[in-house]
Amino acid sequence: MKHTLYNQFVDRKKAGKKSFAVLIDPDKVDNEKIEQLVGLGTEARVDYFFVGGSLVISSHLDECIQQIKAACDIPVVLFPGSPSQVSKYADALLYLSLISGRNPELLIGQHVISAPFVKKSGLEIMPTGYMVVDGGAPTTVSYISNATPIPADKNEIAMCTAMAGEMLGMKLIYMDAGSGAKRPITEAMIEKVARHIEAPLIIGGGITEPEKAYHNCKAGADVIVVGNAIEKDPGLIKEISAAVHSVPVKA
Ligand code: 1GP
Repeated sequence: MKHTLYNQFVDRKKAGKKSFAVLIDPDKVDNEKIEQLVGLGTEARVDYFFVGGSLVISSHLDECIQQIKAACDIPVVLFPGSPSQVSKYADALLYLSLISGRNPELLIGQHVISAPFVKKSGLEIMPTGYMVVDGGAPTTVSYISNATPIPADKNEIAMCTAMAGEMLGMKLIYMDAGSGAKRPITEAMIEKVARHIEAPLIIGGGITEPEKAYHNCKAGADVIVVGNAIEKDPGLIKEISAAVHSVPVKA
């Protein structure tokens, strides 16, 4: 069987190894910044670069990914805010369905429209149940998606949503408090969800400290995603990567 990136997510989860993904929003980086992030990411042994944003107004998604790919071997995973954010230069695509919302467009509508184009890209497609959790302030994703986030303290709703997503066939679950969230997702919610699903669990939104990343992993996160905080302080790449990779591997 071809060893896909998805297999790698699963293998790492089985082995209890935690991963760190640096989120790059093409709208917020120029060539120099990409070079810096790739350099720091390589040095810190970052596991993935996620590329995407809620808007992506600029048109240099392809170039951005090509630059990353030319400079390192770290896999690039598309984390698209819209169907236009597909680039054949990436390694895989998080094929997101907003299962926490009740907006049919983001559950299935946009997928139908973009299906032939996505298939033609040749990308590895990773069906992902995307859950937006209230992060204490309206974020771009909550506004754009026109969907109510899961209340931050409703752990049971998060758990049931993730379980339903998995039973519907989602291969990954991504819980996101939204970019720049004031309050990242609580460990209690992560723990509740992680205990009830087998799929690798991705956690992001408002993580600004290595300690938080570490505790999220201990609570059951398999992949930690950080964007905003790294844009402000790229030095955090090293610290957060070290924290995530220091989580003891389960026996
Ligand atoms: C947002 O999960 C990502 O969709 C990362 O959030 O930018 O707050 O790190 P931050």
